Amino acid sequence: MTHSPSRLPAVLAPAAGLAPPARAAAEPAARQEGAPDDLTLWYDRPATDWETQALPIGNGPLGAKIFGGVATEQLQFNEKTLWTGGPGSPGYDFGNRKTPLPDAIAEVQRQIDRDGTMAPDAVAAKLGRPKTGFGAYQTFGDLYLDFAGAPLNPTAYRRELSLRDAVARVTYAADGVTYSREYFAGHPGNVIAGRLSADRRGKVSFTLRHTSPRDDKTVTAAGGRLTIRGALSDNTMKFEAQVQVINQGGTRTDDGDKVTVTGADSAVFVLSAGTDYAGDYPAYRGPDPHAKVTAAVDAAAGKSYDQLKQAHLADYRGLFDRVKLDIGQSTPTVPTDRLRRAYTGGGSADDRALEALMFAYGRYLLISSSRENDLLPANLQGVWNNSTSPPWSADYHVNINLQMNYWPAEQTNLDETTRPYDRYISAMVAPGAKTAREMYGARGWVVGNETNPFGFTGVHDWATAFWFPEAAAWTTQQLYDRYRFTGDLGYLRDTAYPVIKGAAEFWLDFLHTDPRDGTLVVSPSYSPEHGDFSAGASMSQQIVREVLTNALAAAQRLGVDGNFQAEVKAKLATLDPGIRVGSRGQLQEWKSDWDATTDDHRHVSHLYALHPGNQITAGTPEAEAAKVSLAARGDGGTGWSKAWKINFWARLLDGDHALKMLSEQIKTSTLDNLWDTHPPFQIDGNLGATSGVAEMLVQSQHDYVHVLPALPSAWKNGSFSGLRARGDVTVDATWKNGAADTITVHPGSTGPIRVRSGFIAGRHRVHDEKGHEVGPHRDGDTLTWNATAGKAYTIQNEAAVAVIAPAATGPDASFPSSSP
Ligand code: FUC
Repeated sequence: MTHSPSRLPAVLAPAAGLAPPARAAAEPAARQEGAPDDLTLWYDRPATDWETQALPIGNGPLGAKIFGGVATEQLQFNEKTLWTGGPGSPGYDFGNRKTPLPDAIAEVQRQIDRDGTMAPDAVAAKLGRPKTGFGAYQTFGDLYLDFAGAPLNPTAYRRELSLRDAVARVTYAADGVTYSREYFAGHPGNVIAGRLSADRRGKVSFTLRHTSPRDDKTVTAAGGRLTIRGALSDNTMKFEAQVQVINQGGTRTDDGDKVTVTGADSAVFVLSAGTDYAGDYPAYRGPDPHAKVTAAVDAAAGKSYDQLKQAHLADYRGLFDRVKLDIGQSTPTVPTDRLRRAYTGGGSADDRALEALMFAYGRYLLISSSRENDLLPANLQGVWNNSTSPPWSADYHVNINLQMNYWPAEQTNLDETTRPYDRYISAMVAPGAKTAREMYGARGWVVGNETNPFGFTGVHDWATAFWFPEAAAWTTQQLYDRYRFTGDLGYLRDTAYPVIKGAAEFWLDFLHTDPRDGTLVVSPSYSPEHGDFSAGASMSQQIVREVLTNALAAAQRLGVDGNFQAEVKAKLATLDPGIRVGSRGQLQEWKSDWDATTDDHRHVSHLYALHPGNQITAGTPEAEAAKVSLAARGDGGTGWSKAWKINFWARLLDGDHALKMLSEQIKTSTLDNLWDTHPPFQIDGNLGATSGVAEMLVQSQHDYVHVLPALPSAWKNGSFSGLRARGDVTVDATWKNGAADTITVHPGSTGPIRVRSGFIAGRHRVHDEKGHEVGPHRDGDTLTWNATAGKAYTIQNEAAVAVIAPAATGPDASFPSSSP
């Protein structure tokens, strides 16, 4: 419904045809590159610690951590496919047991049917097997730049990472000379580039060298190019990196395994790296990386630094700039480590700055660790790892972690970052189908609790984390969701559906009839890393219900697979949905009412239906029960656990509690470089926190666009633009005094659109980008109309206008709430 402008006081009536489309966030004034801004992490001393202080840059396949030392610069770097394990590694068998498992599984099912539970180690003894050849993500090593005669007491030291540019910088002064370095990882050309300069000629001198903790490579210097080449002894994976040094002025010399620049005005280096990994089962090997790495470094060396940087900025900003968030943050005048330590979660502009920075950082980290040309998605540490044996191998845990990495992708308008995820999950179908067939006697495909780049779809025997066949289904949620966000039918048909269908088929064959009530349940079933094994734990049931529902909806939408559709419908009809309110008003984690109210376990698996699923809706008794469970779990937990809780509270429409969780994460699970810490560092918490903030601003899991569903009261005035909602919609909004002021939706396709926000129940006006009134249907706080692709529709809160402008009071002050 729209109000006729003629009924408004003249002062408020918009001039017909002149109302501009509401652009939520004001465009920032032209920013001088390198000038302080609200989205820069900065420090007044060099980093001495990789994990907590060094600053990350990355372009998806390549990543580096910058230390910014004055006498020695250290760039630890990575190429994401450099992994031990897999084919070639002794004893690797994809986690598949040689003896077929179905009999042993049936035995476990019988025991659970009889006793109700089974201890994890008893199940692992029957169904598990030791992990062999799983491997671990590897550091590529470190580049060091040694500056002979570097000043002992530099002044005006600053080390920073600009999230707006994805450029890391180091500056300091000594003896009247200002020295500058900058680094970026460019997606165009797949190189990491660096430039060293000084404001006086002839002042740039250094020696470049490489080290790595493995004795498996040669390092040679020729023509100013360092070539690092070798093969991992574990699996013979070939790897190569090349770094070309180009000096402007001065001299450059090769010295065995080093390159030295002396007395230059400035110098540039470009680095690229690769391996012979390929994402194809069963060999997982492709061509020797030499040609590709050489071509990348040659091409980059043939361009000027400015050309490389402009290409990088255009590419990066093309993604990063799609979303803006203003929650009243300032440009901090204290270094980011001090800002974080001083953070209270109170009302200061500095606190807001850190919250805005955390939101933006998650987007930065996702763009930097997952791009279109990546062979692998972001792992537990994104793309960054300085070790040969990182925590949890820096692998792909699929009982929450990998999925959490991609929660912010669609919501925050970074669709491109999901390509490697799709590729990786699709590539798991072949090994996962063999595992399904041989170990479970089922069709479709499966994967367990965690996996690697080499199709590890079987099991191991760590009792509390080895069994989670629901993971395959959960990994397909993102694929179906990408279809819901984009409406891309070709993607649904060619990419998503085959993978979703396979994950659903597994469960068509592997559900078990519960003798307690005749429903279909998962058995053995294990609520991730918590309690005993049983039948029909809530998360198991919710995930299976979701994958069957999505598979059915996709098949119907595509008009395919009639028999499969019938089979899915039949199973859904008898499936236990796994959503139960227990005796203490809580949502039950298990089919039996076993929850302890004092249990603060980090996994909150039984709330899957609330988030990331959509089977529970705020305001229902089940949502109230979820609240009881969440309150019992408390506000602590690992970094990723706190991040998940931001999302949960946002889905429960409690913005204040959502912000409280973000505050807890910043205070107790965030390092000086703003990396999330489990501990140790794990990137899922960063990406989950960004998703949580997005969930506070826009939700669309129920197929309507809910704008400002969980705005915290501390974010009094603000705006955002560019967030995405399911149904191919881009959303901007502004708010004042805690109430939405304007909402603008930009539909990407033509058809019905539903927009919900609290103020819509009161006075409002809807117009398109030309100022033409739109006549939507209103139901409570929700509007529905037929939207046209490419147009922009603004919903203006007229009540807010009346409050802000006292002149509006008068005959129209009690203007009746809008009606269709
Ligand atoms: C899951 C979590 C752990 C950790 C690991 C990498 O198994 O339960 O806390 O994050 O993944």
